[in-house]
Amino acid sequence: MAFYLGLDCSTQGMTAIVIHVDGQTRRVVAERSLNFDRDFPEFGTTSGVHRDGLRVTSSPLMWADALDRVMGIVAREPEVNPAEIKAVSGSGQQHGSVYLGATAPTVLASLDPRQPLGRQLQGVFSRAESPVWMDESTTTQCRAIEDALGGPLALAELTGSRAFERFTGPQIRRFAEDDPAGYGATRRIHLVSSFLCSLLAGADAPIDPGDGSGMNLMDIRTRRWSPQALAATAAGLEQKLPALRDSWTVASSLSRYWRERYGFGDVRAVAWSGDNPCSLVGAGLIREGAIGISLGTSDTLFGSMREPRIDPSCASHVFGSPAGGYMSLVCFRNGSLARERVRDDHGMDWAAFSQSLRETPAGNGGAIMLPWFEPEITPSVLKPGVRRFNLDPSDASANIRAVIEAQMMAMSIHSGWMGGRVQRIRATGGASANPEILQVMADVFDAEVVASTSRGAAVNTACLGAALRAFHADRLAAGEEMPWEEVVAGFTESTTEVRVLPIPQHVAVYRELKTQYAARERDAMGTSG
Ligand code: ADP
Ligand code: XUL
Repeated sequence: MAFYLGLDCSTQGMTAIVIHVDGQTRRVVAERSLNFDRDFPEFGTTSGVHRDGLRVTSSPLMWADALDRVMGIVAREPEVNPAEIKAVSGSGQQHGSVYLGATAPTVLASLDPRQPLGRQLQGVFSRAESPVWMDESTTTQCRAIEDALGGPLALAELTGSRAFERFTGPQIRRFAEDDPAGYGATRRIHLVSSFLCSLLAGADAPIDPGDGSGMNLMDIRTRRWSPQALAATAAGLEQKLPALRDSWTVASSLSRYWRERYGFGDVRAVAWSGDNPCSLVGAGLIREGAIGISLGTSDTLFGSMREPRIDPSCASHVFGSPAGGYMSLVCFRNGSLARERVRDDHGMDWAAFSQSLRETPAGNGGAIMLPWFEPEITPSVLKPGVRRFNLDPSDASANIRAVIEAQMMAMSIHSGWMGGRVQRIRATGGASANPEILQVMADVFDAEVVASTSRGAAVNTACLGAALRAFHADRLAAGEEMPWEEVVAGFTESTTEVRVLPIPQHVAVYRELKTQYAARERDAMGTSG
């Protein structure tokens, strides 16, 4: 009998899930979330970030404060005995980087349990703000890195992705160019995931291949830092990066700060991973074949892969899977925030939004929207601007249908390279609680869609995946090699599942509309970029 803790530091908030495993009796005993804008107003974020043109950052101190607060909440949960938690792991928004100066190791190793964490970390950062995945300001650096390594396809073959603005390597290169003194004063560059794990461990934690492959720095096949990629990024980088280790590595045990401050016992602190890699586990997609679509701040489509296969158009990514092997991923930046924008523009709530989707016809009478409210990752659009075709901007219900159809058609078109017919999609993320959105997904992909909800909200699969990874790593460290099917059993096949089947007439409509959408996208790409 044991408890395992999963944490998730996403774009908009921090979540904790505690699972309880007693033989075959398995259940989630606690799930608690903090929202950055609402619960940490002193950091002045909007949807968890600070925006300045193409630059988008967040505060590593805010993440630390949120970690401290959520750990306190977990320790006070009525169904959880903190002294019986065996292991903790976590999931972080991918690509974001944290820059620590020379004092960090001593400060992390000697945190005072009587003082709040954030106050003790004030002086440890060599860069106050962390660039996050929404940052699009590094196009020059991307091209320079690709040129140095033989072009986009060569870089994708080496690291799993061509250079993307939000990836950590281009972000590091820009920092080194813009602020050589700040870069020089940096002793360690962490990802959001490895930074938070380091705070739990009280020492530098490793980066796992799931999150390490979102940097343009890791050789995707050997799972080691690539000397060529490091050299193409910034001088002296190797010494500043933590070690790359398997996702199930126990970094250390939970440091004295957490044990004394909140009453945790001897807890294994397991390497964290990225939110999409953790979602793969939390959605139970551990074998090649099934795909997941996460409708969160970003929309992502992902699935397991046995061997790394590169998208010939270089629009998608290959990441390491935290269950071993690989995963493919396509990321769209105009996800939940675009849906919210349309909803708010027409003064609606989610219930009215869904009602409107129920009342409008599949195909929207031929109206099409390219939903680039903000710069887009897939396809790459740096100058945002929504395009509407046969679509009146003031027509609320047509615009609601148009944004959802656009998002689903773009996902279907840009994942075509993965091959094979998609038969079943596991939907996750905040908007997967909305069955009308899932119906459009099922119709566009001509596939059954399943989603897990609990008390009307979507289950946070990234956070659940982190808790399951803690369970797996703990058992492995105790000498028990548990197959992944057994690890996820009882958690990822929920009884409260929503199932949505495609409607054949709608499938036929979208088959035709997708061709038109792809043509509109191609035309628009010729005039933006
Ligand atoms: P992230 O993990 O990226 O921070 P989540 O997966 O938690 O994001 O999703 C949060 C988003 O879910 C909110 O921004 C909101 O737009 C969306 N959401 C919540 N409920 C609904 C709903 N019923 N219909 C559509 N979207 C919803
Ligand atoms: C994936 C990506 C986002 C972030 C935030 O490549 O950029 O999905 O992980 O969720």
